Amino acid sequence: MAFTPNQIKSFQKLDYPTDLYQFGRAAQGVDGGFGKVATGHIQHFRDHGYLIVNDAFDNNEIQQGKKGIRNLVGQKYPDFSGIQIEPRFIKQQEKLTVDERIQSTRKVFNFLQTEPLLKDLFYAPKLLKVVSKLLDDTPVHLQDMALLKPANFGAEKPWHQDCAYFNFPLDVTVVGVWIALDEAKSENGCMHIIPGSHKKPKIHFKKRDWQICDTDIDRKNDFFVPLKPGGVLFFHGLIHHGTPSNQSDQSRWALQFHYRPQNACEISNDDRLSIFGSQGKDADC
Ligand SMILES: O=C(O)CCC(=O)C(=O)O
Repeated sequence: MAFTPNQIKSFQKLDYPTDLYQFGRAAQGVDGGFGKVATGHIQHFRDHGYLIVNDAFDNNEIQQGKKGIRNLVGQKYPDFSGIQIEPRFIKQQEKLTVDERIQSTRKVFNFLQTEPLLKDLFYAPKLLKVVSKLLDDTPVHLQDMALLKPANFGAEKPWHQDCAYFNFPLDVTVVGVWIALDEAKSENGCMHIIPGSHKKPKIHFKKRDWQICDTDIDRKNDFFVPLKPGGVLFFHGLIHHGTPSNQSDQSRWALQFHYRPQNACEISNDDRLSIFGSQGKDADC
């Protein structure tokens, strides 16, 4: 799929405020892989809502993740339907070649029972060991996704709290694990977080997505999270986080897994929406 420079320019027009994501401060991580995670790091997660571990997965595991995603997007499994194309390509999606599909896919989801290469990463014992400590319980599968931000136009994921999408009481810790398969940096839409923002729920509104109001984001405390391939961000289900659009010519592939504690009880959709808001159609944000 070849685009003219003018097309690329039009794709890159922002539909959100230019200062919604700040690029002045990078969050720091623990080097040397999961084996280096100590008690103090678990406490850091509890206090600040996140923990970064560099060098967590090696090159073979990164290639395994990418191969698994390519298998799914390349239709190795004809019955698999968990693929979301970038909105601007949806009308053409039946005509896309495999390479074009790979370049225009934004999200792949619910693949654990289909693609064993990704299932093995989800249940990697070295990863589960850390997740168990963060949850203080046995981790149970909640959600599996691959988030691909294609070069030049990969869309923004506005600021939100993941627990606004999950039916758990507020005292249940949900852990998100974001694994960089490509280098994630400020130019290609890496993760942004607001440390310490995981202590209470925020009302979500239907705007560009179901999200926290742009005006309700504590922008001065935004840290971006650069990661080399194989680096991991653990994040609390209530931390404010989002990713700006990909303005660069480098794609940004990541896996995002969510785990819940084995002993968590669930709440109803209505109870969740009474905490996080419903539509916000009259909201001024
Ligand atoms: O990787 C991304 O672009 C954003 C992922 C995210 O925050 C989410 O899907 O909850």
